[in-house]
Amino acid sequence: MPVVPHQMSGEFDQDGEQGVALETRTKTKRPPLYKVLLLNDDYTPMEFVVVVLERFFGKNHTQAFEIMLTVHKKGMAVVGIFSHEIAETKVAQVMDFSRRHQHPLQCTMEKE
Ligand code: TYC
Repeated sequence: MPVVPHQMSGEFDQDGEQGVALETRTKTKRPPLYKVLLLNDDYTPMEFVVVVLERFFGKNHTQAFEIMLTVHKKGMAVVGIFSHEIAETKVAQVMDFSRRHQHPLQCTMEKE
């Protein structure tokens, strides 16, 4: 983590010495988040996409159906926001499941 010197406001610091004191502050940056996107295509059955959303994204049937319809009508939708590692895992799970069922469904991730 970068350590950023920061000039203290008073004349004295902990050691009781006069002069310019430098306080070190450790900046903790939150890890970046990634959007997982589901893309529309002309061939993947709607019900398969609903199953994907239920199985890998914890959606109930109603939510899953709504998101599937959004993708179908608008071309894509964000289906979740995760850490890099979780997003990568979700994308791999969806791509593998789709490939095994011989559907062309595409799932990608992008930095938020
Ligand atoms: N467009 C597909 C169809 O008409 C359904 C579909 C929805 C496919 C969402 C992919 O991510 C998708 N069968």
